[in-house]
Amino acid sequence: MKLYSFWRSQATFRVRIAMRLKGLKTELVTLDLLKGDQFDAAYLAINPEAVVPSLIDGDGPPLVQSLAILEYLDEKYPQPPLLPKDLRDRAHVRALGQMLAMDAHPLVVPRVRKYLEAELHLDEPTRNTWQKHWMELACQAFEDVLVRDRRSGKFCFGNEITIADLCLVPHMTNMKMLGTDVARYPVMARIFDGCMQLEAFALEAPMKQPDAPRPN
Ligand SMILES: N[C@@H](CCC(=O)N[C@@H](CS)C(=O)NCC(=O)O)C(=O)O
Repeated sequence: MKLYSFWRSQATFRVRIAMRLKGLKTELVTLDLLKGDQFDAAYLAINPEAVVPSLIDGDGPPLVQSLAILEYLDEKYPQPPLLPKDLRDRAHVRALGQMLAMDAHPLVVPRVRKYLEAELHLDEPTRNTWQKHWMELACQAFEDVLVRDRRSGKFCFGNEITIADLCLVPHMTNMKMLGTDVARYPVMARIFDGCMQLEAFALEAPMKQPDAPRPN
């Protein structure tokens, strides 16, 4: 398998954790999204949306969209499972994952930040306020769901790692990078800390990636 990745990408982080949980080996191909590698013709042939991740598995067409890739890997390599068995529980876990991956995350991707800067001419403090606003709303809603739902446990769903945790950890990592006080979301912060005790999460953290900036 070959995974197109960027060290700071939340979407690729989700897939890397899943692959590590399932013991899958992959060749990592890193793109620098800040330099615009995603717009190279060769990459656009793989992923016309010009985003990571893309996963090459065998001879078939590339796999794209992190949540679709997570479910593909889970169906192909069922152990350990990333979704609960019960139908309604599966919907709950998918909904949690989608709150972060589909509603929150798109607001902080490079192409959106670039548009705010280059086209709308928002200065950096204004861009940061804009971003912080949406990320805090997302965190508050997610925290409220976890607090209210009896199925929340050591992790987002009971004591098993699910797709929801694979979305929570990259989201919280990004919140920390933005300088947010994550203690304002105590359940999320506790689950984040619990996940980061596990090798699959810790070893795939952005700063552990081969293309992460090295401290001088
Ligand atoms: N919904 C997509 C999001 C993909 C995405 O936006 N990835 C970001 C990195 S996390 C990206 O490649 N951005 C490139 C850009 O914004 O120019 C997924 O979950 O795979």
